[in-house]
Amino acid sequence: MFSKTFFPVLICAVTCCVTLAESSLVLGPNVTQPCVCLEHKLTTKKALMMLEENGGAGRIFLMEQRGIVYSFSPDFRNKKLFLNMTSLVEYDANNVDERGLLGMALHPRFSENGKLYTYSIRRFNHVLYAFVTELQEVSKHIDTSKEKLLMVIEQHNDRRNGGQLLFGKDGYLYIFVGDGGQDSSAQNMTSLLGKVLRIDINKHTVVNNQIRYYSIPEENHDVGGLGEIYAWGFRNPWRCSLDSGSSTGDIFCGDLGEGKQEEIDLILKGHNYGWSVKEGHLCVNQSSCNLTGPEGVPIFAYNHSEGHGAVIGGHVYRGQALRNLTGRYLFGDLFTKTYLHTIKRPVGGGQWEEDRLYYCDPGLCPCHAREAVGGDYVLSFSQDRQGEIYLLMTKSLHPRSTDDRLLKLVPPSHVHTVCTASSLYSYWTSLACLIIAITVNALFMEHSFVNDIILNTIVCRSK
Ligand SMILES: [Ca+2]
Repeated sequence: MFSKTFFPVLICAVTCCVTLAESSLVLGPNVTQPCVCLEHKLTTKKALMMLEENGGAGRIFLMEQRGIVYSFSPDFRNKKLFLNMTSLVEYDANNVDERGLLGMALHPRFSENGKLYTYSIRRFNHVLYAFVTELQEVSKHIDTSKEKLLMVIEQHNDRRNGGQLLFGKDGYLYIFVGDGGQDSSAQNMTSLLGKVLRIDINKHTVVNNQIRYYSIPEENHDVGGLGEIYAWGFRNPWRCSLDSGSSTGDIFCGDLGEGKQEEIDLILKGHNYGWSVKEGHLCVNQSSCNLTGPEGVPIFAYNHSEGHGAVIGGHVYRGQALRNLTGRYLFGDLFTKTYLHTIKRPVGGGQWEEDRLYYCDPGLCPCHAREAVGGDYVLSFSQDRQGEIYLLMTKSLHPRSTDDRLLKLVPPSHVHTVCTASSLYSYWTSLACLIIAITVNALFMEHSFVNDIILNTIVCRSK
């Protein structure tokens, strides 16, 4: 009864008639290396962040570098303009530009108080500044003329402006500032450039008879230098994230190197991350390699080789779909077009271990996740509240490039499958596959090649 052809038929029946099981990073047929598939969520224009509203309507916000934030319903539909800062921020829409609206964070109680924070580069009298401001949504409207100025940090040129904002597990706002184009500022404790800052935005203070819309946490005071400084010695932290799954509230950054090494840092209070004395693990100022303060040694650094050259910090994976990535820090490099990096802290300590995570051949992916990204640049990462990770990718660094995309990482299929235009059609195709396969098995029990033809060419596979 059960000939050797039964099993291919059974496989066919399972693969064609059962919706593909989402798996962890299992190597499917013809998958020889760990890979991820990409599901298109939104078409964007130089978007740098996706944020989710915690509570309320559960809106999704997409922040574009030119100074626009859109809101979407949780299903990524119903697009609305949420915030327009284009008249405030400095951004050249005709040239590749590092400036603009670079960071945004929602207050932990945003759904109740409507408060959000932005980091943007602005120009006054030919001088560039990083502005950290508080805005408030009232009755579904944000009046930018009522923004509260938290910080203004003068930049030396239009490069290395940092810009990440995030709330730590401690409830404080962390601000990630680049060296603003001046190497030496990162080691200068009287400058806010090249630093990770930490402030309490829930307590206002009065300084020189002027209200300051934040206070400095008591615990910052043993760091030294300006009170806002939490850690120092950064060149251009791009991008940084909180590992919401860690009990210690770990914060990771990618810090861009100059010409030798890119690095990933685990940010510790009061630590010196080296720049501009060190770049990655390398000493780049041979006359004085010694650092003041405890050294923040990169948890991972890599040389400029194989086309690498600009680290893009990511997130620790805490989702459900890609279980083999759980607890791994996933990041990229602007110039690495075919894979992402993941690093993992070994059990018991020691050097973090790296693995590459390739983009799957779309033919190995479920039908809803067959986006190809050959040659695209990854600009940034984002993470939803379920811990799943998204890429913000562009085909060109030029602001006028079209078809930038927000893509969700999803696992490859165990099997190949036919992708059709409609799920209804897919259903009937699958049913037809099952009937044909069973019929053929009954009629040609001894002729497995017939089944092979069915399996490989007609309905069941789509190689
Ligand atoms: Ca460093």
